[in-house]
Amino acid sequence: MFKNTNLENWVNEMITLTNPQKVVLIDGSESQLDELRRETVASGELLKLNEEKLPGCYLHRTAKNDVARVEHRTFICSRNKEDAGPTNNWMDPAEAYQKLGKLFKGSMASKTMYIIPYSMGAIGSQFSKIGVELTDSIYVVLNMNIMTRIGQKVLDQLGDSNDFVRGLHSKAQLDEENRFICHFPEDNTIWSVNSGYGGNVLLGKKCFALRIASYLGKNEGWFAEHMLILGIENPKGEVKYICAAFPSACGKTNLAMLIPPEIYGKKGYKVWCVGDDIAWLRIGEDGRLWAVNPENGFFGVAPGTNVKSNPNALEATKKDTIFTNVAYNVDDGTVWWEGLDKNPPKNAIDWTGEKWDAASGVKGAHPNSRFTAPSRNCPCLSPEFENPKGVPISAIVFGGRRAKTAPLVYQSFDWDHGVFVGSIMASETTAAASGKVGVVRRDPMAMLPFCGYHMGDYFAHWIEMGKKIANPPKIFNVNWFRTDDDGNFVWPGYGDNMRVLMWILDRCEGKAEAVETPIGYEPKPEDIELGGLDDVNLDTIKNLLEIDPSLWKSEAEGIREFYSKFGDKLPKELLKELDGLEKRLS
Ligand code: GTP
Ligand code: SPV
Ligand code: MN
Repeated sequence: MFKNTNLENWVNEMITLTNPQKVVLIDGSESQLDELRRETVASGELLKLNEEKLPGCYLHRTAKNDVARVEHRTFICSRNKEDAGPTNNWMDPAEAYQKLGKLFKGSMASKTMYIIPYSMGAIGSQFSKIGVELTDSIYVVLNMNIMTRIGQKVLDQLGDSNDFVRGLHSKAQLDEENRFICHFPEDNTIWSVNSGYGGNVLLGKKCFALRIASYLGKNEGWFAEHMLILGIENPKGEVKYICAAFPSACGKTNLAMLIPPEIYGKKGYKVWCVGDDIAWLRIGEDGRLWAVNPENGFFGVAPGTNVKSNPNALEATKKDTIFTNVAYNVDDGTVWWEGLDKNPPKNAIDWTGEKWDAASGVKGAHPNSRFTAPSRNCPCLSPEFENPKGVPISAIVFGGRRAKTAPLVYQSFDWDHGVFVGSIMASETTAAASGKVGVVRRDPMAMLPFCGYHMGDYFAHWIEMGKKIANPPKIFNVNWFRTDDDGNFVWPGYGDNMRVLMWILDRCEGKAEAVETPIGYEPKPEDIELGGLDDVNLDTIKNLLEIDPSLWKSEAEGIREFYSKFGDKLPKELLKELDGLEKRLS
């Protein structure tokens, strides 16, 4: 089937293992994709939505027990246990191949295997990397077509090379007890079985572009990060780029596509989205850090997306989009989710496929329901989106969901302190992963579930990279989620987050002053633009910037305990930063 013998041999081996009735190579042509769309509609796997209102759009419902990433079933299968580190689940690779091999054995009998060649990043860019995913799910094929660049052109680019990530996926029986997402960093291999949910099965995304790529990045001297990339254009037409790492469902897509508040918009400021979830960063010849988005689409959280919060994302879902686990409006063949508007459909089916009454109090869409929309649909997609060199980064922003403790924004003292700030991130868990929601956990650089190797080595990689970047970005931390005593968010968030980004860029350009605090530099409250905001005044900002020493002292204790997991893999630079923080607090 393939001239590339490495590819040929591996595919044949996987065919022997899974025993599909038929094998189809995905060439990326519209005619082939259309045929597959028709097939899924006929089988009920996808529901065709209203062609006038939502052209080219479909609805899919996953199994009820298969709606999010499963972190407790996700494994790093490095040869040495030590290399996976204390924050990953580890399985011996030989054991994993054997255990999952049994689950894959004959799993595609009476099914078709689809071979998807895909490129993460623009085809031919030096940043880009190639993968091949074998799957028995057309839903996966159609989603990979949106999220990545697929087809014959990728095979042409690969040529005879053995440098591709080997992904094998089978829905098998969707058996929760035998669901496994295994990564073999030393073999460039990913095996995923018994799931049909995005983050577990679209192997180019978290599995490759973060877990495998972070491992490659450590060895090759670059970063693969859980970061959005956005550009802010000033009225003179100059664009500055920011990367931001927030944990899952903590606001990356929203920030990446924000609409500037009127006070900036009328002056001529614009925001451009380069990426909403993943960034690959390399040191450029000019000594700056340059970022590309390896993806080609958005796998975004549906609930809360509306004309006010994120009009650009909403617009991106108006055509050629696959919706997963949202509510269905029977009367007009459209979709609905909580927070879209105040008019839930009267005649509706919920995400589980049952007839749904909005008044019942039951949710129509799953909290982790998603849209898969092509990047090209986004009205504010950056003109640099396809640039093979990427965009130069002025600032790196870390942030999480913290009701207390973390202030609205602060800047690190320098690179090493910035790595410290990223490493001590903590955030409340969300519906993006199975398990309890709203529990604060440490999530360094928003990479806890996505780092493909020892997190202590990952911190060291950040420190080492800092020594090599001649013109490093400045590093900041933000928190849009501080709440008042009644549990309401104090900061308006969404588009208004640009007010904070503007201070960040001013700091990068040496234009704004700062106040030194024990945790870092904070803005002078009057330096945050409040024009046009009704419910926020200077006191609100003072409040949001307040640092409670007692909360931070116990925070420092929590950090020390977290750090102790890493033993002597923890870079001494970070321990020094922690000592410094404690000293400044006392
Ligand atoms: P993943 O795709 O899981 O990585 O999520 P994400 O980081 O892209 O998060 P997303 O932008 O989809 O936002 C997740 C949830 O947070 C949505 O329900 C948003 O409405 C909400 N949200 C996003 N930004 C803000 C904000 O600035 N303030 C508040 N209060 N909520 C926000
Ligand atoms: C996340 O959970 O961070 C996501 C969605 O972006 S998933 O692809 O499921 O990982
Ligand atoms: Mn994400």
